[in-house]
Amino acid sequence: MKFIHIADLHLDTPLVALKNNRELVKKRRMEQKKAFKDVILLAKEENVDFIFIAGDFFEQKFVEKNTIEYIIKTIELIPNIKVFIAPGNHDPLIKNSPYKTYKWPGNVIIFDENISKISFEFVDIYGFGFEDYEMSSNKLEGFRVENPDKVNVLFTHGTLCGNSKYNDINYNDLKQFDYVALGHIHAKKLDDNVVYPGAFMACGFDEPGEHGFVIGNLEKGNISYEFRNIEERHFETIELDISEIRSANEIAELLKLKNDIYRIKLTGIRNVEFRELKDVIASLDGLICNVIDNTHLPYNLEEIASMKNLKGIFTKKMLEVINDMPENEEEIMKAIEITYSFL
Ligand SMILES: [Mn+2]
Repeated sequence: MKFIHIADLHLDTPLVALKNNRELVKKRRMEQKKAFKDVILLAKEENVDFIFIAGDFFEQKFVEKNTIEYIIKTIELIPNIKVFIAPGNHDPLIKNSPYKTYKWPGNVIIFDENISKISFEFVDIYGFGFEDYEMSSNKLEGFRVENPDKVNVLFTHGTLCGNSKYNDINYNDLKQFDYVALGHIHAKKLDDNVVYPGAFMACGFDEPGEHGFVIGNLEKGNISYEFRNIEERHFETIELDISEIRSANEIAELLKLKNDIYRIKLTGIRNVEFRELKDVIASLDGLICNVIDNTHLPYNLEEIASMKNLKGIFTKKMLEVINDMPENEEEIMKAIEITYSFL
């Protein structure tokens, strides 16, 4: 039986990382929905039997009516594929959840917080999900699969060996399953039979690199799967030391931007106005959402510290602070620069 396993789509997430660029938020939200449709069409093309959506499909607190209508309409394109949903902590099965207030297609199976089993000829699928924004009890304690000769799948949204409010799962309870389709952890973790595909699409700069889904085959004694990227653009942070730069143009040559969403951190000694650098960066092709200035002017602090005036005394003090807390040097240099403008 062929399957696709996705998780943590977070449709309609507020995307706080992009908050200074509303157009980009809109664009990214559309890309998320489009990627979902792409995976559904791929499931059809590849004759997949099951799709597992392991929670945080959308964000209950932000999801819009048209998003739910879009996903329902998309799922209607694949009436012959079973779509399993285990609600997570962002899309719990609460009273006013769209899982309850909308009519979902007949091929969709939404799990509640009790472990239930859906049986097929060779495969048993056990699943459960969140009915509230938290779920602390360990549901799998003492649980045993009914028929160890079948392919046994566990499907839920939760935390492995944690101590959290988000459905803690004990690793030892998972050995009886041939495949464990999980969601909640946004970094992908493909660990033998226990799989987190990671966030379907990155929601911020703390989720760099490839994102996507897992596709595989369930056969007793021979479970196989692979990860596939779905994102056309990733979230990337570029840190650039600009000490050698003498004209703003040079920065365009140094930043080799592709089709990604960027956050650019400038460090080192600044010989060109930050504003000029920012303007050149803004003119580049690439979705730049933030330029962070961690640079400082080319001062000779030792020299200034030896001066017998207020600036000298202040600088001497600051050098001592840097000496005590070298890890804060960047922030302290920024403070020095601001103070100098008043002295
Ligand atoms: Mn979650």
